[in-house]
Amino acid sequence: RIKRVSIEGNIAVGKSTFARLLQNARPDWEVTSEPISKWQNVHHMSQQSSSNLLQMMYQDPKRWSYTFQTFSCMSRLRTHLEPPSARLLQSRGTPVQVYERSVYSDRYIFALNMFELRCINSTEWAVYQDWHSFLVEQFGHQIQLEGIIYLRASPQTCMERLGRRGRTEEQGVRLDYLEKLHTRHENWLVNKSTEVHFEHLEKVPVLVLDVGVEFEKDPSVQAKLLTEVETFFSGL
Ligand code: DTP
Repeated sequence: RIKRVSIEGNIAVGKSTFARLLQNARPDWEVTSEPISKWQNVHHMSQQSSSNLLQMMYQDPKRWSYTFQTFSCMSRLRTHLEPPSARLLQSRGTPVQVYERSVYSDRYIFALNMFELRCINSTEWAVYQDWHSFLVEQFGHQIQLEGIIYLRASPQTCMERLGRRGRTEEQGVRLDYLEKLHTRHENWLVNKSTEVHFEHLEKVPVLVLDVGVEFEKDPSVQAKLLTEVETFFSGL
């Protein structure tokens, strides 16, 4: 049986780097990245144009947050529903499918945060929660996770990494926004004080990985992280 695992963590904490690392260490696993390019290029039907919804959301969050959340959740849902590749099915040991974030972080990190910041109003929030619960329940085990890897670093560290990568859309992201997202991750995955609406989600094992130290170019740190992941997976 395939094990599905998501990598969660604050903006710029290093999920993509970590995902690449995992994929190199275990080419037989399937690591799927976040569909961010889709959010930067929303194609207009029957026209040769597109818009950058990620940028629109950061520039005018009150106007665009709800729209962004519908689109990001749909693209994640699509990713979760894609059938496993032939390569994965031939994997040695248990086949593992890894995602960057999930329909769960969409709701319990980002959408909830936008609601609390009043960028999503009560009506939008009610509508969002209604379809989100419906979809997750309908797709059932097809989108359930067997494990979550939480990459954890201080908001200050994420701020530095965000500055270094210099993605245009994120120029207006402030430390207090990253602090809020950090607290949301802690409440959901560590303190377990976030109210979730799916029974299976409450019981999903969480591996907390401290990535405060730079791991991108340090093979010994990488080896240590990979060992932790292997141990975690073998216990799932
Ligand atoms: P990392 O550096 O950890 O690899 P990434 O893969 O680039 O991070 P981000 O966490 O930076 O991924 O996410 C991409 C951007 O999209 C970032 O600006 C945060 C934003 N984002 C992702 N999902 C949502 C969401 N549901 N609501 C609002 N913003 C979101």
